[in-house]
Amino acid sequence: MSPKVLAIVLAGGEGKRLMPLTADRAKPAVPFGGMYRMIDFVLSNLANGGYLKIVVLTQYKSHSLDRHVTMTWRMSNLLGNYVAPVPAQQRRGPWWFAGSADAIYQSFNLINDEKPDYVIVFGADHIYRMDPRQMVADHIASGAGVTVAGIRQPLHQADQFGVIEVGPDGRRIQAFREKPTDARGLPDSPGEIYASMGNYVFTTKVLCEAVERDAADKSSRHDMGGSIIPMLVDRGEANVYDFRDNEVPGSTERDQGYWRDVGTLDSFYEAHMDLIAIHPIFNLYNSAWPIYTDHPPWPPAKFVHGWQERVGRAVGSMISPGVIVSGALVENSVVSPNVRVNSWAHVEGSVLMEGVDIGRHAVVRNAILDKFVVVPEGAEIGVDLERDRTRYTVSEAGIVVIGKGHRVEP
Ligand code: ADQ
Repeated sequence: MSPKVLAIVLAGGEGKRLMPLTADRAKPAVPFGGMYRMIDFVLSNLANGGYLKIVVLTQYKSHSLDRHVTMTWRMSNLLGNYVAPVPAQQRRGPWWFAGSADAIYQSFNLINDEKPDYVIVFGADHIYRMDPRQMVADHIASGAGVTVAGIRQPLHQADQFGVIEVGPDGRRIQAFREKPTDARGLPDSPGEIYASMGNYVFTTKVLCEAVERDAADKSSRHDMGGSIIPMLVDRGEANVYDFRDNEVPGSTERDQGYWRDVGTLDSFYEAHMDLIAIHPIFNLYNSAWPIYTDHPPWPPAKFVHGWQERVGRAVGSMISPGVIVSGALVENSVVSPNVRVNSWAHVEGSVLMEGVDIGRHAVVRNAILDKFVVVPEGAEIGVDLERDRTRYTVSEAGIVVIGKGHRVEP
């Protein structure tokens, strides 16, 4: 008989570094890739792997996340399957979740209800494909208390990750430091570290005991990477699972092993550019491992006006349903449903979310425009960055970001 597995998706992250995109919503609810929300990637990985008992722990500005999970991830209960968003409930006392470990502590009732043999605990803010069954099989075969998914990342990003040091067998974790500022490179690759992907498989008893112990420790920050994993590493119970070993059906040579932490505006933007590369660096068109999302009855995308310099067209771009490009040019961009781009406008290297309206003769370059942003006739974004900095968020790499519903001044 296959083991009983419960999946817990941690979706309470604030995503401060993604402001203004997280002004109104939790990070996992941020729209991504035209048609998706970030959380669809982890949920699709779990669902494709056949893990269909999933609780999504939410907290921060969770309304649009709850709505999205409830609407998109409705699943038949006939077989006892569910994807259930669970808000912080103050079950253990008058406080909200202190950190991700506290979120699990406060949700013990869900584990007690299900009585799984193993608990998958995955983050919700990464863009990737992964077959979780392979990691669970690895965990069971090794007999570890917890298995942490690991991936090589550039050394200079060590302070954004949990950094793993493995023993001579390449499996047992000897040290785990959360976001160190003095990390050293790997012996075989000095420019890289071995980073935790924030995805864990636990043997249920080990998870519950660790979280229980952590809850009693008043000095703990109560999060998975900062407290629980280091504790289990000290007890010699933690193994690493190398993400390079994960083989997802239908992956291309190019996107096999792709994983991106889209925690900053620049990495969020870069991940979009990965989608539209001619040979995509991350391939959304892999029907063997689909990424699921919600599809209201939008009409097809439409391109109108086609004479002389006023040709409605898009190149090197992804264009979603409901979009109308009328006598305008869209290049190297990701365009979400129901966007309008009007005559003589030029959109280049940009991410346009649902319902954005670009007026005639406007220029939008290297920008992320959140839902329902209105760019009036003749306005320019991403052309004069000094000026843009006085009005909008401009990322380190010079990407201009405009928050939801903003009406750009003419
Ligand atoms: P971070 O993402 O910085 O690092 P954290 O902020 O704890 O760690 O978020 C982890 C996950 O938990 C995210 O999916 C987040 O949305 C969620 N979360 C955070 N607080 C929560 C709460 N109170 N309730 C519910 N969910 C919550 C983590 C690991 C690192 C690892 C990186 C990889 O701690 O070791 O390297 O992920 O990106």
